[in-house]
Amino acid sequence: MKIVLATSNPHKLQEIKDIAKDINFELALVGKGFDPEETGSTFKENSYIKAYEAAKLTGKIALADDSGLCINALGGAPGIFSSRYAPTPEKKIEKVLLNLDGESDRSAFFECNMTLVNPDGKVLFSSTGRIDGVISKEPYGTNGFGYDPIFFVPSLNKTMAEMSEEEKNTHSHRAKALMPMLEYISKNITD
Ligand code: ITT
Repeated sequence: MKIVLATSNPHKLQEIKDIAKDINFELALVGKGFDPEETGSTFKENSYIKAYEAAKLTGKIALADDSGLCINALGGAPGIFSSRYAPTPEKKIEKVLLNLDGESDRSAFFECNMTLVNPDGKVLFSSTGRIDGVISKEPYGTNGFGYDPIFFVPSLNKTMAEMSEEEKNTHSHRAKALMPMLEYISKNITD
């Protein structure tokens, strides 16, 4: 079976492929330049927008991931604006560290919503995953992408960028959202 993955982020694609490696379905990228306007106000709404757009374009069932970093002391920012917070990953990290300068509450979480949509717009399944952590005072580690170098996970005593791929793909918001999604797909999507 073929499911279209509604993303233009190569890191997400790789992580989703790695997490889903034992499931018998083919993930196809929707195509270069896929960038629908994310006009929703929640991860769930934006994930639906992306999945429906990809399903309409390809005529196939599509899966989208909308995710981001939510920092409690910043009222949940950058949240759904995580990818638009600053022009480069380095600048995004700088901006977070600057905005948290002098702040004692550095608690944060990553959230991911996954939505599986039919070409007619019907939601087949939706799931959410979350991982809690703390924003470190400076970046550590070179693995992963985005905000991973400043997202410290106390239970593992390392930032997400210091985790191996296997560790991140076991504990991440993306992995937690994808597990029930994969179960749904393997039980319900047969062709
Ligand atoms: P698509 O919309 O094409 O999927 P995107 O990167 O624009 O790609 P989002 O709108 O969902 O996707 O924004 C997610 C942003 O949140 C992403 O660009 C990172 O900055 C951040 N993010 C999400 N998951 C992350 C992770 O596992 N590690 C680090 N940062 C992450």
